[in-house]
Amino acid sequence: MQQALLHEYTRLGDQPGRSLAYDRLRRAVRNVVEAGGVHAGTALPSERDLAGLLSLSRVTVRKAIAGLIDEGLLTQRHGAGTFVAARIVKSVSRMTSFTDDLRSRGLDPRSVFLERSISEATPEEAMALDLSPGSPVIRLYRIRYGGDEPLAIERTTVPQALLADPHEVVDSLYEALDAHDRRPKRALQRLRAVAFDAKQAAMLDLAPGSPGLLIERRAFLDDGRVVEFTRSYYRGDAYDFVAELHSD
Ligand code: 16G
Repeated sequence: MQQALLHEYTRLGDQPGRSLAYDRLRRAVRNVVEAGGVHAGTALPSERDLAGLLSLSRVTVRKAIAGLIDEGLLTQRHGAGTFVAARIVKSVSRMTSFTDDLRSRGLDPRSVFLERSISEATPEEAMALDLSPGSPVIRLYRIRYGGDEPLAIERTTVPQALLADPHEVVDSLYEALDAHDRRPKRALQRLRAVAFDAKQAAMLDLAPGSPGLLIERRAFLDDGRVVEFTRSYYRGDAYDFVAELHSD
């Protein structure tokens, strides 16, 4: 991690515009962690080592680290040091899958299926998938885990014309679609804050009323066909949602 930090800190220093050293260090740590090369639980170099490595005062390093702890990116354990927090940084503007997000953080994605069936599209699903009501669809209802920790609940509907057998989905829906060259290329998403009801909270090992984020995704193939309609309920305390914005 030291080399990656040194590299990023130097790179930010070469960019136009001046920023305060602690802010530059804060951004460097954030960029290195969010780039995905550093796993949750990795120890940050000590305050003294960072100060030496980057020729900064320990006060500056301490201030940068305190800011990142406030953001939830790092956690501090008494006597043991500072670590990359187990929160998962998820881009809401990139077409990644649950499996991609977890693997890029070095976590082990797992699912428990509550439903994996063939059914007829409800009027709502038919509308979301551009099908006529009653068309055959496959349905997946999964609790999604990172290792032993439940992180999300997902309900997915896919036109059966695009994925014939729901049992092809073992770990990853997108891998199953990829095997037929039908991995989605584009998606429309809607996000909403939610409070988990008692049933959802129990599935996620949380207290009823805990906060979460509902993301509704309609994903498309290159030819415009809708390949999935998914409602994902992500645990609010396990994820940081980020988006890169451009002014045009
Ligand atoms: C993500 C997607 C979800 C997709 C799933 C596939 C968001 C908000 N949602 O959770 O729409 O169905 O990944 O994951 O990113 P999988 O390939 O691991 O089954």
